[in-house]
Amino acid sequence: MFIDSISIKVQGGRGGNGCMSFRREKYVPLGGPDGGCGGAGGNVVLEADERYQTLHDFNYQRHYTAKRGQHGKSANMTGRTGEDLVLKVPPGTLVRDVATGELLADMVENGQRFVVAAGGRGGRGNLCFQSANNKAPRRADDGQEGEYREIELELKLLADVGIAGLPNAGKSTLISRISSARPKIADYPFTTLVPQLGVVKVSDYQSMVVADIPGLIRGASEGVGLGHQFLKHIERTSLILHLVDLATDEYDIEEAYSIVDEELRAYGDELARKHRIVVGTKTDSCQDSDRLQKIRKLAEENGFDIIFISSITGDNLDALVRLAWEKLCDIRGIHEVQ
Ligand SMILES: Nc1nc2c(ncn2[C@@H]2O[C@H](COP(=O)(O)OP(=O)(O)OP(=O)(O)O)[C@@H](O)[C@H]2O)c(=O)[nH]1
Ligand SMILES: [Mg+2]
Repeated sequence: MFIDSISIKVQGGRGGNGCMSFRREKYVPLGGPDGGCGGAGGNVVLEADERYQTLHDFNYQRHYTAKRGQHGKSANMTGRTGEDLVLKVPPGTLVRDVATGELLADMVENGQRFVVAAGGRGGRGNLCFQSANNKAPRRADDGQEGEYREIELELKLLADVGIAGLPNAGKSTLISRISSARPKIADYPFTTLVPQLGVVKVSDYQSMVVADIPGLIRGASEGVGLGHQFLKHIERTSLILHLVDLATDEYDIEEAYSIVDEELRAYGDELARKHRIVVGTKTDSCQDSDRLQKIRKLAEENGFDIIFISSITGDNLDALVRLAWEKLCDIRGIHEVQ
């Protein structure tokens, strides 16, 4: 199951109570107070971990509380601090406070940590209250409650390149050929039900992450089909590969192009403004070279790059990877060292 939005409740551990105690030893009359402080409660910490790709695990448990701090003890012993509770989230997870709607964190980097609910402070033991006026205080504080929050986790996958197209355009086949991802591929629409990430190796030390999302159909941006809810996963990419099937008779080629084009634009400015490479797919079984001309014209009119590939024969796949990489470097202002 692919879960990309969920709300959970988190609570820091309670602080341990302070101790009220007096030193009682043989030959030490009026030994004075010796109650130690309570330990602080543990924090609930979110940590981005690239081994996770969905928020699925949170589906089973919605309430998380970190460990409480130990109480203080006599002989001025401070209670042990409660252990932090670390919750792993996939990189790309946005964290919002449900009550205020405030964006608390964007967990972008692998390993990034964020304390989402701090543990309560430990209470002071009676030793802390000793003063010149009060040599034998009978006061010790209780530990404080940990912070409580209801938070919404929303995953927007982090990928460099997004793949968009009609169902059956060959998106999954492409990602399976250029990356290590092995998505399901079949000759019926909506084979891909959830986004898939693949790492494409560009050279020995360079790679880019590509996201394959479910097929878009007309009206996707208004909620038809599967596509719309997944478009957010290409919101953060720098580049979109817009795949157009050259072999199908189901649509005329201009229509095939414009359905996806309109859906991307309708989703919002962010996607509309993104650079695109139009990719004509399945050249091996394209009967009609007119289609290539038409699609080239459309791409050029819009200022997009155009390339024709076959994922079955492998034709032009290297060139596509190269082109996508160059575009990425351009967009991000990185100058490649050859
Ligand atoms: N001849 C030919 N067939 C291809 C090529 N690429 C993909 N196909 C076929 O097209 C069909 C659909 O491929 P998928 O990769 O599943 O398409 P998709 O775009 O991921 O489809 P959805 O996940 O349903 O949106 C499969 O039967 C593939 O074998 C190609 O380059 N040439
Ligand atoms: Mg697919």
